[in-house]
Amino acid sequence: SSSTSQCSYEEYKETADWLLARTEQRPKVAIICGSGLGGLADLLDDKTTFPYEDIPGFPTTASTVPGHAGQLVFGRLQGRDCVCMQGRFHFYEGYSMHKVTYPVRVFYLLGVKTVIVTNAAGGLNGSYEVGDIMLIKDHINMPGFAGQNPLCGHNDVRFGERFPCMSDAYDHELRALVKQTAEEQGCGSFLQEGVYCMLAGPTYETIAECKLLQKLGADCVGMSTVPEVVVARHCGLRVLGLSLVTNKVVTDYDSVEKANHEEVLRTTQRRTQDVQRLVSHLIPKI
Ligand code: R1P
Repeated sequence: SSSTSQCSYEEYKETADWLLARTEQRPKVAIICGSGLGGLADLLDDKTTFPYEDIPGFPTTASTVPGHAGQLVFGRLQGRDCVCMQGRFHFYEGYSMHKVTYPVRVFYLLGVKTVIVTNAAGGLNGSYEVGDIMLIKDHINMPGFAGQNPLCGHNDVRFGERFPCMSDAYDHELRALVKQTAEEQGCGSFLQEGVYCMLAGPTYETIAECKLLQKLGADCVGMSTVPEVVVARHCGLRVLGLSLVTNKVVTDYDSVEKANHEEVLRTTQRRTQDVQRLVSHLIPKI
């Protein structure tokens, strides 16, 4: 159950101290790389890399999802210390929500102030094109509706309060900076802003589910991000979220299109440079 799988403050602290003893870098920004978006971490200068299996307390098998390398990379981006998760943990891999979000609390204990979460997502909004970048303005925590919220269980006030507010989860100022930077970097024509809905996965959505999510006001759908954002906001980190629209969801019973991870990774390849340019030019402004 969610209560027995909880991690103690001391466990997060042990992980953070282990990392602090092995790098001189003191990042204020953490970046979580979505499927196929791990190239962001390759941009860092003066890298120190820790495979997840070497880090005490970290889940270890993230590398089983193609497009997720499975290592933590410290380095400098545009002169700023950053830490990148090259590969994230997904609930459908069998991890508890506490394990999925484990790194976020470690980031908090490292002194990180801002988390940039990225993901590959299906486009529900009919006006979105494959290859669009959606700035996340809000989310729908569907697993949360079903009792799978990473904050379920004992609340440790050293991280945050029992009932955190989520209406301001996606930082207003950071969103304005993304829009400005996208214009400067020639990404304005394919930047969208909308609502991300998380489903547990690993199945892609049925046609009926897609129609439902559209009615609920979701613009993109994926299997990650929301638990990380919930835990980040709980401990007071600022959050910026970016979804790359890797495919359009199927909503037509006559369609022969089928969602598949190969297409997802192909689209991320096509747009990876743009996402990297956007994020790296944003970093000095944060
Ligand atoms: C499905 O193609 C995979 O891509 C997305 C989904 O969540 C799922 O894991 O990955 P990220 O959200 O990690 O980018």
